[in-house]
Amino acid sequence: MSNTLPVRPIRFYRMATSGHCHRVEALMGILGLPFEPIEIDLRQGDQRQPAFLALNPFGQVPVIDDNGVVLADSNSIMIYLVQRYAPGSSLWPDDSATAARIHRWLSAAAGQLAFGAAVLRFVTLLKLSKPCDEEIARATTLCSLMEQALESGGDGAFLVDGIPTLADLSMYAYTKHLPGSGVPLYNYPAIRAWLPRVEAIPGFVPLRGVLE
Ligand SMILES: N[C@@H](CCC(=O)N[C@@H](CS)C(=O)NCC(=O)O)C(=O)O
Repeated sequence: MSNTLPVRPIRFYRMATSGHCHRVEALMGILGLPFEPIEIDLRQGDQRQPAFLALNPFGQVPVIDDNGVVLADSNSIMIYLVQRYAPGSSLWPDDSATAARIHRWLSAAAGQLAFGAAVLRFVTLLKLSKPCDEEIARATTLCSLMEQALESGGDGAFLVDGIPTLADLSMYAYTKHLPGSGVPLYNYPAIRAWLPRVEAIPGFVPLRGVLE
């Protein structure tokens, strides 16, 4: 839970099926932060409208407007929310070495995960016919690295130091949906055990699976 609350609900520009948006929504749930969702329909090109580009010139969700503080990028938003509303939380701790270890996973989420599992989910949701060999290879390599990290943490493990952090929130959604995107998780028992542990964090909300 957060130490303080925003004066007004945080305006949250999202597409509900987006794994990037899910990170922010899950964190706001965990911190108990009130928010007002504003749906951006990427299929209709809402992200390229001038009003949205004024908020995020990159033309991507998620974006938040926290009473005038406008921020884009899921990982940046998560760091802001913890530092603003739950400073010192173990989700993003003050200790610089631990924060750096968490940041390593945020980078993986913006790199190998975004260009692997996230692309596979997008292709599956939109039923695109596109060869995805490279994305499958990228997703599989990343799963092996996650598996190693989780195995080294032992029972009850999370990705960094055995406790829930932003690393887990950043890696969760697209990994969870890998089987639905054609990459089974049979060979990754530690990941399969980790998914429900993340889901059990108080306040966590699931990702919506289908396009409405
Ligand atoms: N680095 C950004 C990436 C966000 C992202 O890729 N968002 C996708 C939806 S999952 C998007 O808005 N795509 C629209 C587009 O690129 O036109 C973040 O972490 O927030």
